[in-house]
Amino acid sequence: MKNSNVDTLKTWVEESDKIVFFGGAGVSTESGIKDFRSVNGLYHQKFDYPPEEILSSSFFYGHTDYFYQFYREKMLALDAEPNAAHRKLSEWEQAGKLSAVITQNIDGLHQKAGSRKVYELHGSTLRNYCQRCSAFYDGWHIQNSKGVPRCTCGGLIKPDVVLYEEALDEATLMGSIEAICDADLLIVGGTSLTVYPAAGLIQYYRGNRLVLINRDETTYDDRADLIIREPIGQVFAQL
Ligand code: CNA
Repeated sequence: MKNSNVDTLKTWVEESDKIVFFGGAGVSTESGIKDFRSVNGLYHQKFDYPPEEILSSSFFYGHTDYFYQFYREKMLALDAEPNAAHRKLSEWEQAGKLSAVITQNIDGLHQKAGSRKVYELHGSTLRNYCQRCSAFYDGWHIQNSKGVPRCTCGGLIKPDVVLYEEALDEATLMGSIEAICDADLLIVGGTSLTVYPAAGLIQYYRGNRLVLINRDETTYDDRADLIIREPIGQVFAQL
């Protein structure tokens, strides 16, 4: 693949030291985790209920058994490994070039690649808490449990994932906004930019180097200074 836009991005990366990356499910498809809205994504598969409904707070409390069946099978990917995009972002942070990764993903792959400053807008499948006593359980506990996972105190365990109908964590949101306001290069990748308020965050960027790396078109394409339509892992492998 020879793409002059990748060369431009490479130059911009070299010239920047406050890079912010804002990403979504497309960042992890090359790690083998399905996204929601691509042709192969979960939203194009058939379930008893639409995935948006299953992944809502009211569904979690109303149909907890079904929620966990879907969640274990479709959302947990504890064996997945970071790809070139996750690894490069971690390298940039260590080199003092990147100030934050902001992700809508819940798979923990940025941290697995070594990134430290990661704003997880939608939480993480790696953390789970008892709704009664707040005891912590890891992802494997949920993966290996049967039916509805319960705490030793009898309370219901809930993933630390922001479900539809739930609000985002205020501190995570504020930290993300500050990082974007201060960024000299904003790279947005692997996201359909359709889930709010997360998608609206890129409006806080004040610079003139907004890069979109996404396979499909997005409604923010006309605001981008550079667009790359290649698989994001392959793009990062060249940077
Ligand atoms: P989405 O709406 O499924 O969009 C993904 C976008 O990524 C699409 O526009 C694709 O074209 C694009 N894409 C897919 N693969 C690649 C690739 N290899 N290279 C470049 N572009 C690619 O996902 P969003 O993140 O925008 O939606 C937000 C939801 C999805 C969040 O709430 C997540 O929690 C949720 N989600 C997360 C995961 C995960 O943690 N890995 C997996 C599935 C869904």
